Amino acid sequence: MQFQEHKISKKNEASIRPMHPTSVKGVDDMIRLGDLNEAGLLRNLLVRHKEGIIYTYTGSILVAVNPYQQLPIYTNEQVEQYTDRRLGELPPHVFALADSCFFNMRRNHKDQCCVISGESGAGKTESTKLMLQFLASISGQHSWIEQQILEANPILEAFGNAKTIRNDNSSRFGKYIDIYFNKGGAIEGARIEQYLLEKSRVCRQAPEERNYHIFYCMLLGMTPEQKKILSLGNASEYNYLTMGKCTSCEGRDDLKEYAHFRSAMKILTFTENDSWEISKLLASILHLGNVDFEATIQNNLESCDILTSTHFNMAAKLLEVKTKALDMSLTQRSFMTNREKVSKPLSSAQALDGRDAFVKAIYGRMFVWVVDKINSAIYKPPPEDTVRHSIGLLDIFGFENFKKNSFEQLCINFANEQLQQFFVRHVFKLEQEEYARENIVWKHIEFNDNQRTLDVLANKSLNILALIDEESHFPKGTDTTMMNKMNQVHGKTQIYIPPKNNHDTQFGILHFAGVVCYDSQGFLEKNRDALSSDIIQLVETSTNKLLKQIFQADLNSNVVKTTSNARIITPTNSLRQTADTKKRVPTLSGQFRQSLDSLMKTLTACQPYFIRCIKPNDFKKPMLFDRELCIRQLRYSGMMETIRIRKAGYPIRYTFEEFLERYRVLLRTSVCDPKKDYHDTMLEVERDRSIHEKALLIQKVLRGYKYRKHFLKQRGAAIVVQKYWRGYKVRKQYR
Ligand code: AOV
Ligand code: MG
Repeated sequence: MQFQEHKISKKNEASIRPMHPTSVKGVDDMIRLGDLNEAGLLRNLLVRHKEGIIYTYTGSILVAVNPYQQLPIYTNEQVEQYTDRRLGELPPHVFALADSCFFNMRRNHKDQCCVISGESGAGKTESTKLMLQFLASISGQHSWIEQQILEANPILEAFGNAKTIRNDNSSRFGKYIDIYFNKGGAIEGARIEQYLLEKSRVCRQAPEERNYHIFYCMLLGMTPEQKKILSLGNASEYNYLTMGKCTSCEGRDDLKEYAHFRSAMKILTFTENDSWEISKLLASILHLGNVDFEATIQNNLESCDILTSTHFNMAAKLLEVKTKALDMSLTQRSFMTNREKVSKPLSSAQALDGRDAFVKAIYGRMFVWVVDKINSAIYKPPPEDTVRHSIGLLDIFGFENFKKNSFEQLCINFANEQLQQFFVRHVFKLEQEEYARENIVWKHIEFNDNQRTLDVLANKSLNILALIDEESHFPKGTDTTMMNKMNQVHGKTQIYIPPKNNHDTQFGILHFAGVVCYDSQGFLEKNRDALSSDIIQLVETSTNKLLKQIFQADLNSNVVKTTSNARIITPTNSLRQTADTKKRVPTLSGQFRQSLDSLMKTLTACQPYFIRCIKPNDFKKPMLFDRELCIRQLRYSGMMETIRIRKAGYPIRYTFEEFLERYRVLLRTSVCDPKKDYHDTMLEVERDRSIHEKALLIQKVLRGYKYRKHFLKQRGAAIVVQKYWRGYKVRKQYR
């Protein structure tokens, strides 16, 4: 990922100062760093990385540097060690964070969530798995449901992960796993939400990249008999598996992974028949990819013929459709003229595109079906009147800025903008608001919230995503008309950067992590994500149960789709457009926004934790720390500001009620009735100035956890107060 150089870099160069002693040794919590600048942070991570320490706190935020080697720190002993400990008691660890989530969920009866972010290859998915491992083992039972939840992963990864140049096991979809616990703290179930699988990978891969793992695993792991029935050979024989000129992946044992995948399928209650039907569809995809089209001319129109081959016949056989029907649906497109259905031949290029669209639809819908099926095994709605709480883990694609960015990157970066705002809001705004509320003297920290970017992308009327959607529904809409509208509406905002000239198809967006240039070509088609009605009708004629099942929603809305597709294909017929656009098929970005909205709602209702994963180098190598790469990641994660705020603030906090409840013994008062509301209690306390002062004082002192630790040791208010007056910084703030 290449980020654009950011303005702040100059400023930071200027701020290089002599090193503080803490920077030489390194600290567990960056808040304790003497050198509160980028160089200090970086150095702390570097020193620790050299010693093989990958975890560092920033208050309750965990920074995890990918070690790129197996460390002996995830054993059952470690799980035990970290169970029931306060954050900060032991050296930083992902288990400590998981324990804290669990503890707070139970103590505060509040849902928790953990947002795991970072660049591709930084370690998000591994961290998610480690969180799960810890939660599953402290929840106690080692029961079936826990095993099922853990074993969902190999299935999701087989279908949704692939080797990319950045990561040998790159997740090409986002996921949110909600784990439900009963009153006793035992895992009761879980639910997985998936976001935006990269479907294009099924048909196309960049150099040195692979298709989804499942294909390669399957070809190595199936028995010769099974392969014979499906007429399958080696990976090198399939167009769809060889675009990246890379069929194996160093350090990955596809054969072993297939065995794991198969056993996981059984644990998640997929039957032998389910597995076989999935293999059939996967095989049909490979065969379809090898179908050749020959360009021809028919009535002076470009058209094409399918070259007969075993691949074509096998595809038809596995999809359980007639060869003639498959042929027609791939080489012709029917549309409505005034009340009449006619068909038009497709050029060979169009036919290839149509075939790829069909394949992507099969794979994408199958992925959704697999996730649904996993959920049906691990999720059971709670019996009525039972309370249960959850811990949600979000493992979602990080910010992307490639040489060429398209519609997918816009969606992904939009999601990251929202998560960034969530993070910033949580850490910065809430913190500052709270200090303001409690009248604590506080130097306001200016931090550029990304609200303006979000407004231009999705909030303002005629925002960019709305314009793309609008244009997608508009029959005459093209990528160019879409961009013209964006220029018109947003050309003057500094967030949207219009193309350089009339021929340029690129526009830019100023994201929180820098400017990203997007190529508008193909935006509308990708957003429409439309399948031709011919393909849907073909599926309707199929006797393949799984195929029909995964296309169920399309078959149900076929009537709507037929008309709306006909409109898209026949731009000349615009008379009935207004009537038609009402029956809108949800677009890709529309669906994505909907699921993101619901995700943000869920996250907002939770107590959040954050893990910031850092990739130490681009070579997937242990013990190699690329400073440039890391500083860029630190910069864009908002870590600097977090530290400044946290260090100046109070890392530990209680509500007034909690405080009185816990430390009432120290006060000569009986006014702490937790049933009374905050205001009433405060009034009563205020009547006695001395009590009021002491309560506030102790509250403040306890918040500075340095003092709290001491207090806990001594268990005496006098000492607390003494410490308080000595710690003049705290005193100043109190005054
Ligand atoms: P990602 O999820 O953040 O990238 P992963 O979690 O897949 O990244 O990590 C990439 C690779 O780094 C893994 O396959 C491991 O080899 C290694 N790794 C990460 N964390 C650890 C760890 N704690 N211990 C040992 N090895 C680790 V992406 O999904 O591409 O955005 O899309
Ligand atoms: Mg991942």
